[in-house]
Amino acid sequence: MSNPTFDHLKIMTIERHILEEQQSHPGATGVLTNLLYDIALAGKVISSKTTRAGLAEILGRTEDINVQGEEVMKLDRFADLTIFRLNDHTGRLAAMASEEQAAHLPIPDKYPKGKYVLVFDPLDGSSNVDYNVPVGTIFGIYQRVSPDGPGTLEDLLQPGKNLVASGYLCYGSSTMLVYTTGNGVYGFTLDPTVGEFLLSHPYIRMPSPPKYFSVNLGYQTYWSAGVRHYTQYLQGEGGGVKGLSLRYIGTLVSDFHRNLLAGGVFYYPADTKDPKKPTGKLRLLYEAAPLAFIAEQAGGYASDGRQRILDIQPKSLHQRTPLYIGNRNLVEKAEELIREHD
Ligand code: FDP
Repeated sequence: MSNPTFDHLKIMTIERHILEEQQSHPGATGVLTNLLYDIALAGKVISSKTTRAGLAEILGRTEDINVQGEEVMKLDRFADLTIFRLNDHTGRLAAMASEEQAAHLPIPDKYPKGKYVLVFDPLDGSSNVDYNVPVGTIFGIYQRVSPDGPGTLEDLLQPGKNLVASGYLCYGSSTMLVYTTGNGVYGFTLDPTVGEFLLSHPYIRMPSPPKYFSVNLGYQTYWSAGVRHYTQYLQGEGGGVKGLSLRYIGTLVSDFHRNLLAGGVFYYPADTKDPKKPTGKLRLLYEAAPLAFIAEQAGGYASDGRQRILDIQPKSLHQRTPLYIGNRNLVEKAEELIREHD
């Protein structure tokens, strides 16, 4: 019998939480539950490596450690391999696609194929690794559309509105896993002493009024009139919102995570900086769509400046998109000003 005096002592591990969620879906088979466990496990492995990033390199140079002649693997390659290898043999997936790999990754012939496909950015913000700035992992899970056999490109090229689950891991001052299966957004913090993700942020909602806007202001000269007007609006010019504070880490996951908890907007607009990337830098499949699902589940919204991210049908695995993501009113304002000025 539960005793209210001890309610605060109840600890919700991620396993228990996912399992309880599964019980609220009567038709659930447990495959998605196990797939989410596998990703949490990959997160723990990547997290332990991330916190030793500089050390691994130093130790890797000593003969003692490197007797096998192994090269010290770059962290993004390590994260990529970890996620692939923890998921290739389980029979839960038909295929995967990684931001690090040019082509999609079919499940090897020798392993059974499952009903889901996984898209992931193994180490988001990887250019920050060398400076001890937080990095992250982003993932999205879809149900395959082909009936059976090896997963196809078509299984992976689905619009975000078809996501059955998405989430991210944040390797910061602590490691967090945040995910949704369409029933709200839940955040877990890794307790490194017991190696468990514990529920620390139940049912996250984006707070209002928002506090922050996040954008790389260094690229202003390459922006359209609409994006510039929007930025001025966020700064409180012309009687818009009360000026928001600027915070930009340069790791999408970390910038998004802060704004999810504090309220705000992150944007990476289309710009003219690099003619090869006219739609900005971020990837629709591995970054924008999974985070858009979380944003909407937390009461926010994500757009490419003209349409809802979750409605965009990807045409290729590495398609890029402008991204505006955060509190709904702030993202809708971006759409309005872009419509008006561009
Ligand atoms: P990175 O190249 O370091 O992996 O998706 C790529 C990304 O980081 C995002 O995490 C981040 O928000 C953005 O690029 C930063 O780009 P800028 O340096 O152009 O601001």
